[in-house]
Amino acid sequence: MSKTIEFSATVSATTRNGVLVVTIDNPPVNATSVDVRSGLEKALAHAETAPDVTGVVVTGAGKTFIGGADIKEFGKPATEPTLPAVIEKIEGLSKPVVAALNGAALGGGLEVALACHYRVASPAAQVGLPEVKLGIVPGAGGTQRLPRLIGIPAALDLITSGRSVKAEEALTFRIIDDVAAGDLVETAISAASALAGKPLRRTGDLTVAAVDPAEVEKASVKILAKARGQKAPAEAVRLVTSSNRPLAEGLADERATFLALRDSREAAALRHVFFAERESSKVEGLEGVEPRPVKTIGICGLGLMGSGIAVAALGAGYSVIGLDQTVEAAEKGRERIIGLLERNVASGRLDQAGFEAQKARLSVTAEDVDLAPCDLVVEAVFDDLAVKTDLFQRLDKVIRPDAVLATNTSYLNPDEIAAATAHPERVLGLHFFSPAHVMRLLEVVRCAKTAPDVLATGLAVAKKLRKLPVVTGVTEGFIGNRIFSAYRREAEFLLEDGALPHEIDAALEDYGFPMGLFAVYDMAGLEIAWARRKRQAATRNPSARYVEIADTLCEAGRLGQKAGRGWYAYPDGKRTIDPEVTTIIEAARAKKCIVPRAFSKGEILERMLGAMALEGEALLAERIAARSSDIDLVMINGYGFPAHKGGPMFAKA
Ligand code: T1G
Repeated sequence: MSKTIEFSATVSATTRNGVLVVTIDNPPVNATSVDVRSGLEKALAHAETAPDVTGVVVTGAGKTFIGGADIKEFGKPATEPTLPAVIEKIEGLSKPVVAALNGAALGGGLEVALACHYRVASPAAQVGLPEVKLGIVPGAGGTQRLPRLIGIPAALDLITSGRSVKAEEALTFRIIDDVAAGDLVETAISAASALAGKPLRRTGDLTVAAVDPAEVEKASVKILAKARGQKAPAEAVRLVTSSNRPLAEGLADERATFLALRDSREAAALRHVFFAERESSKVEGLEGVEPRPVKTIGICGLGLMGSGIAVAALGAGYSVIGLDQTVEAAEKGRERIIGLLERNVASGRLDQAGFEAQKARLSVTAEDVDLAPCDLVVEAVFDDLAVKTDLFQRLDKVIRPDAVLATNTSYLNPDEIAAATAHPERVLGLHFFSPAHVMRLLEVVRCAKTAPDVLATGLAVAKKLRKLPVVTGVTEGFIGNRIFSAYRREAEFLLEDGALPHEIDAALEDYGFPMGLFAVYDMAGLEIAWARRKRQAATRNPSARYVEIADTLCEAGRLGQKAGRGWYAYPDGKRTIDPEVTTIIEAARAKKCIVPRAFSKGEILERMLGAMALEGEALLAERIAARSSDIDLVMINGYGFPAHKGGPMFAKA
């Protein structure tokens, strides 16, 4: 092995058996920063001219090959060399260039690999073009070279979904040529040596395989419907389906499209979400605080939420002990959990061996004392203060003093629950969203007395559950439900002022919400919120504006879709505008002598988003939320706020 050549601060190389092994070392994810690009360019120039070099291997240091272009450079003035220029040099080199994918090859990282003449991956590698998740399209050849390699239908699927695939699947797709059984770089060096002096397979020169236009049209229609107006997926469809044209023409179109989208509001919103997700688990004052070890999780209450939490915990590798009030109820809970696991097997998300392993880590009981081995106990019992405090007092007596107690309450005050225990410092809230084994969002509630290492434990468990943790202080409804209440309140004010449920829902769905507020209301059922309003009636501020329309609907038995009618009617299950509701709304206005007026979609949105952001500002001022991007994450991942709008705080900024 020759001495190391430093081509830049992040790119170095050694020559082994005549092959120049180029390593990119740009922590944390080897993004193609300007230093990486210029280092690669110099390495290629060296390889081209060095007589003792017969080929090149490109690989990454650490657990990533290349995590893509450096997103932090977006919005800054472009610096030469550009990534397309470097990629053109790779593809055009007269000597074989082999990509040795030691880990994730995403976005620009896969585009670099696609330009290489051969690709070998370690079994742990994953490849993908996730650019649409950032509101952009691949900008360095991905939309033109991937179809040449794997065909338009497969390229369309990967590029418009942004999903990444593991090495084995990538081999099946023929995105890569080999998965290394032994040492990855050695395998790549052998491949480069074998290709030396032979005609090279340049991806850009390949022809795009002919496809059935009807098949492509059908797939495109489905993708565009799912995109709900987002620009990037639509542009990706256009670029991929038109990739059977001269490469230079396709690349120029792709680059122009990429640059235009990169500077769009939609892309800025999705970048905001990308970095917000990486910030949310960073909590001031927790630097260096070690979480408590958690292997076994106890779950009290094996209903809808409890069984979902159990499935998430089993999926993350924890042992689970489920507790319910009776042996029958506990057994029913077990059946519910096993049923969910079986669905995971049926959908291919879990193989039989995994199913058996998870089932073996599950036990259920009706005896509190059986929770003694637990490191963490999460309660998901009926949302009633007396029920929860009684449970925690019982658990206090059976679990270890260092075990953590978590409540999944959505609306009760966890400080009151904690205060009923002997060790309030070991209590926090873990507010899951239904279905708990599907929804990514997890509000981690820091109670008044929660110890730092207990909060750190909550965050560590959230990460292991592959949840998106957002830390919140204690307030009614925490971040999500408090903002949702403000948003719903404003919607009801709009009803009194002149708008109708379907108009408000149409404005929200146009904006990008998967479903309007009143349609969601009907789906969830109106009875829970009604019960809470009745509970709050005695303490409600009499001078505050209160809209009675929802109460009137409930009193009329209009409890939602399950009841066949709510804000809408559901003849044959189809959501339909119901004149009876309009009559109820008009009566409510008349009772308050409100002269209704028409509202445009823009005005409705202005008020709805304004109400959310205003409540968000209050949560920041009260230090319930640590940062506005946390609020955006909660509303996007828990309440259907369109990610490509960035969340209510970003949208208002
Ligand atoms: N640019 C800049 N910073 C990045 C980055 C990137 N591409 N990817 C990650 N980071 C930072 C991240 O903010 C965090 O910082 C740290 O790295 C660790 O990230 C031309 C234009 C690679 C699978 O979309 O999916 O290429 O918080 O916590 O869990 O077509 O990061 O520590 O300060 O996520 O180990 C396309 C994005 C770019 C992939 C690693 N690429 N990254 O996961 O670490 S656009 C992507 C990921 C593009 C071209 C276009 C993941 C990962 P901090 P992490 P991880």
